[in-house]
Amino acid sequence: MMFSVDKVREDFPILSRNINGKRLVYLDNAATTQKPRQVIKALTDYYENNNANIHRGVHTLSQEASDMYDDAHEKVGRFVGAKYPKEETIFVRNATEAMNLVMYGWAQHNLKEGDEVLSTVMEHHANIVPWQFLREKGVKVNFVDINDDTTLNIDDLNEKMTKSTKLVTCVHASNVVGTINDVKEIGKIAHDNKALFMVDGSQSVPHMSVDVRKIDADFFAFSGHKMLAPTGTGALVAKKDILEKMHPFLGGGDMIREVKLEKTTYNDLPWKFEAGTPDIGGGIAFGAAVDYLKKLGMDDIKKHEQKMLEYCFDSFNGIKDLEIYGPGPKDRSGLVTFNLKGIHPHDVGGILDSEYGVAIRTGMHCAQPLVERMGQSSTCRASFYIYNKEEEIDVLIEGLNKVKEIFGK
Ligand code: C6P
Repeated sequence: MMFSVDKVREDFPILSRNINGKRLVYLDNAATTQKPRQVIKALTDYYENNNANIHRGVHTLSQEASDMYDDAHEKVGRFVGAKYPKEETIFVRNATEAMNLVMYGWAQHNLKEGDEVLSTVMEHHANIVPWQFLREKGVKVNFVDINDDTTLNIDDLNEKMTKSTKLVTCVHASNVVGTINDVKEIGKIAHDNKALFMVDGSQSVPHMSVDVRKIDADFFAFSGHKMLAPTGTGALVAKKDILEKMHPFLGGGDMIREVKLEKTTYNDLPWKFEAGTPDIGGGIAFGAAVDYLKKLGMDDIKKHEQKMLEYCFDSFNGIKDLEIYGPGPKDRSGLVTFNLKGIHPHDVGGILDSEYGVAIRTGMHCAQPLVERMGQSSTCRASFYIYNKEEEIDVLIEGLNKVKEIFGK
């Protein structure tokens, strides 16, 4: 049985807030989701009952905190199908840090002048900028184009793939247009050409069932805060044999086995990549977020978002001069990017907020090359999650009609 959205809403205290005199309609879930009581409670419970530093103390609190933090790795790793859930799951602050970890830990030490990294034009800046850093050491960085319907151009991928390509990386689901890439196929192309494959799963893991082993991703990055966990949480899930050979990211406490002034040996996975005191409470709450999502069921979450998308597309059809970008509702993740002709997205977003309490995102969505490739300079984006209802789309539509009226369109 599909979960009850009304029941889910009861778990999210913030949803009963009023914004500018109106009930909040939160449609900015691709930026970060709201947090349920269960996650907030996991965080406060930890601080009220178990707070201590991990992996350092023989005392009870330290051991409790260590066990809880270790378990959270196991939960998150298992959630995305990791073969060795604990060892292969590194907690980081966000997806951005996960991808930078691959660049600093793997690429900086394994790539040399003349090697190539192949990313795509449909990436978030976090999967573009770190690779550009490699140009300083003579590594070539190239970007696969999209087709005009915003799907990835696989012919272009095959053409840009060379004997020197050592890493192929792409987004699983686009944060701008919702396009879902066939990561299994892209990964196969990468591996057939002896390149490693990295996936940015920031917009897929929160919204659909993901299995890193089926995808055969060598590195898989995602954010915890886009899937109900606190801000400051994210994960890199990567193959154990690669992590074992990889250089650590940051040096310091907890990532070491033995430190001599001449030479240091490193800790077991995943701790080799988690130097210093981590966000212990956040990590534990990340585990609670996974518990919450698993209870609802990822397939049902996808179905719910599908329903929202179809309702949104149908409703948008009734608005003249509204242009939607990207694929149809069946082929995208739970977000819709659009423009009202002749009205700047910032005006749209501002009026929706001030008059209707509707939160959407406007602008470039940290993906300037994609927005420009689409021939736009800015767009509006409504993104859905488990607690959104069709009535909220009705409020969005009412707001968009009001915006048009204000601008005399
Ligand atoms: N996109 C959005 O509103 P962080 O912020 O590091 O947790 O996630 C970065 C990131 C990486 N890849 C994709 C596909 C993303 O969507 C994001 C975050 C937010 O679209 C904030 S810019």
